[in-house]
Amino acid sequence: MTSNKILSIALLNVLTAVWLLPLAATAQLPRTPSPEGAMVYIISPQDGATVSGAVTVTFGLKGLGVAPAGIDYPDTGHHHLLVNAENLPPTNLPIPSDDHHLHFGKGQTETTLELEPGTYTLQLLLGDKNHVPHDPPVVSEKVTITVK
Ligand SMILES: [Cu+2]
Repeated sequence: MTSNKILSIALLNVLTAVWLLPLAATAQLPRTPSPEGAMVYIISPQDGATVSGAVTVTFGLKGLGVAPAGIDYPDTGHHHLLVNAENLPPTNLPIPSDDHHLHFGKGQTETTLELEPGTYTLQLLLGDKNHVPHDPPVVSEKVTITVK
């Protein structure tokens, strides 16, 4: 192998590594620490409640403040309501946005859901300015309700 060829292979490796760096950076978003004792909870409805028609879910938070998504302010976050989500989403990535993971990025502290009759689990998970759960995650107990 000529030294020219070796040099070009080495250069290619460097270029590949530089190109991969931004990918590695987005895959590992920095986590926001949560203060000790911080907790999120569902004020209403109560666990086991039976409701008919629209149900208003009220969010409670202790030890942290509410701030809209994108706002960088210490010890804050915004609510995410998990509806019939069996497991928590990965805690090192932005929380998904779909029918099972509702974002309240304006800093809302309650919502009204229109649900078909059936049984539902509700759970709150706080996310930071990037929609990533805190470290350790601030997550509520699950509340199970029946919609008539
Ligand atoms: Cu969010």
